[in-house]
Amino acid sequence: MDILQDLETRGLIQQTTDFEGLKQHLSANQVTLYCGFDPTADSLHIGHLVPITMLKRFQKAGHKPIALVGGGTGMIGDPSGRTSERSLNEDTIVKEYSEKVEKQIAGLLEFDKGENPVVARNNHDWLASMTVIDFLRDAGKHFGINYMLSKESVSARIEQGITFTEFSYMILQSLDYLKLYEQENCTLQIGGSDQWGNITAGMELIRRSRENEDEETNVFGLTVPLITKADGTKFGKTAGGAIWLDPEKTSAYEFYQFWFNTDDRDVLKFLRYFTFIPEEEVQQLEDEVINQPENRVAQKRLAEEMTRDVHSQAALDQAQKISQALFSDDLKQLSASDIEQGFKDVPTYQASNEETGLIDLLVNASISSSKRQAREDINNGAIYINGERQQDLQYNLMADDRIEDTFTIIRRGKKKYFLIRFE
Ligand code: 383
Repeated sequence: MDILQDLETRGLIQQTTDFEGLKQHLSANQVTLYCGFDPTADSLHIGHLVPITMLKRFQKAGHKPIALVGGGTGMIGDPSGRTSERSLNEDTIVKEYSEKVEKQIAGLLEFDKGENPVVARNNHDWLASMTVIDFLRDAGKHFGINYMLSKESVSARIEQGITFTEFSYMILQSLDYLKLYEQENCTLQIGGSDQWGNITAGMELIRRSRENEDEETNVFGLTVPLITKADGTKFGKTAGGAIWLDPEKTSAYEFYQFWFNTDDRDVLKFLRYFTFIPEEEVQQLEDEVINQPENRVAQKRLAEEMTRDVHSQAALDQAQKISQALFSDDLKQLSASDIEQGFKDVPTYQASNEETGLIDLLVNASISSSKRQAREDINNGAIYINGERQQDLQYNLMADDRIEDTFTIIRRGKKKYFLIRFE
């Protein structure tokens, strides 16, 4: 199977430096390729998933991917795609983030396993020990200022301002490509379309620094498109912020829900971008979207594949159980851990063990605005305890109303949920 053909069908190619040359190169060789990830946070987010699965696609096609963690470049800050200067993180923070990001990628790509394993590298290993004299003499001499100024990442920032630090970033990323080319015969760098300038700068550095060796430098670059949504809003952001890959930051349930809520107009694109489902099957799912959109078969499949791949089968099972329980209001079957995931963004009231009178609880937890309102709510049948309507004004919560001794879910009206957590 021709990997470039597959990527094209999936819509995964934004730009390549020499499409025909790359096609030939990939069919004639086992190619070592790389993609870099800077440790700018303690977790990657779903914006990183396309390049990560790209590495896997190349691996499946028999090539040798390198996942590079930017322990060195993360100390500097890539201006690409950003409208303002980043603030620098302390080196201890960058180190901590590097370790977390590397672990995360390892979990997704199973480093060092199989015949052509994905391997990890960290550019701190060579960038941190480089002297400023070597940097300026060996690397800087190959970069004309006009060339650097013409890069989108720089030109877009001239007005707003850019420091020498971020201006120099492209040289560091270029040094990585050179390093991996020389040491591991890496001949392809991939990334998002925001990385085009840095990738081509690296190819340029490789060409120039090998000029004297009198050898053909056969190196390539490939970018994947930026992910856009039909409604024009930014992909990967919700009201609650980014969708992280770390389940401590974005629970597997939220992650599942995010994919499940994909717009009909986006779901086929996302199936092609993010999953390994073959084209014929994607087309069958397309029939579903056209003929029975209300069943959300394609969205369900997308959410399942993503949650299983990024988290686990167990996490997927749990996410589906929570979704089902919330959908059918059958809350009694939930465990405390299910509740913590499913109700993460729900207002939570910490109650003492003695606080069991329903009216008082409704007022204290700000579910009803006053005792009078609380009585009215109960009378009107607007109050549900763990999914069951409660109309007794004298009601006292019992041990049985506490899920695993800890949680009581109160609903007011159709869908306003509140969580009571007992000490
Ligand atoms: C560092 C050193 C290299 C090669 C690449 C890098 C990182 C690169 C960068 N990438 C983004 C990041 O780290 O900043 N300078 O968050 C994102 N990538 C990938 C992809 C993407 C890019 O990690 O488009 C989205 O995920 O390229 O924004 O030698």
